[in-house]
Amino acid sequence: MLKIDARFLLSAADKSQFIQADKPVIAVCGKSNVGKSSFINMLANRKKLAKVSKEPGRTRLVNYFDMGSFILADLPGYGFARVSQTEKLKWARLLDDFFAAKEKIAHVFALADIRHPPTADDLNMIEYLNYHILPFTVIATKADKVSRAQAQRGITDIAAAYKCGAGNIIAVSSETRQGLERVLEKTEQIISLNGSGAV
Ligand SMILES: Nc1nc2c(ncn2[C@@H]2O[C@H](COP(=O)(O)OP(=O)(O)O)[C@@H](O)[C@H]2O)c(=O)[nH]1
Ligand SMILES: [Mg+2]
Repeated sequence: MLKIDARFLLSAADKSQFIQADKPVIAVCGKSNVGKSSFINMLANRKKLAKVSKEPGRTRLVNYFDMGSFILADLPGYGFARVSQTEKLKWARLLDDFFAAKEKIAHVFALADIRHPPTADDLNMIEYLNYHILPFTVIATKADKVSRAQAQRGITDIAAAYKCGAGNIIAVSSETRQGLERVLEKTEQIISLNGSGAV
């Protein structure tokens, strides 16, 4: 099983601060509050590596973590209602800059709340990934908050909305650590496909 040894690297506010990684880069994207930081902490087996917040944050930064055999990039969340059009444009610019050198991005974990149908912002994000031919896996978060039947329903709904197979969706819970093994397996595949860097 993949061994993860995590440390925070840096927060980048614009492309001049993006890192040149010598390891496969996996990006994590999703709405504010969907559970990106909690997911990263679960992967890293750490409580406070990434900052978890009750309030949806509005920081527009790419947070990089060195996970040992890969780099994880936590992208700024989208869909936060109270942001101006200017802020939205800045977010889009940052994302475009980040994915500009897309051959350097090994994979994207696209997070979606298992309880809710995807929003227009979620669908735009998936469309963006498809358009740029960026390989992604959907991580359906907060599975502990629903019954098994509801979780199955949530996965089916997300698969239909994203037009992807249910097999491309992994239900996780950062509370119970459900789904962690599947995510680690997927991550291992991604690393072996993209060549692991120096460990
Ligand atoms: N019950 C439950 N709560 C979660 C889970 N993941 C995140 N949360 C909660 O959702 C809120 C937002 O989480 P956070 O990781 O900061 O989301 P981010 O904005 O996408 O980084 C916090 O209150 C977390 O405690 C989960 O798997 N289960
Ligand atoms: Mg976060």
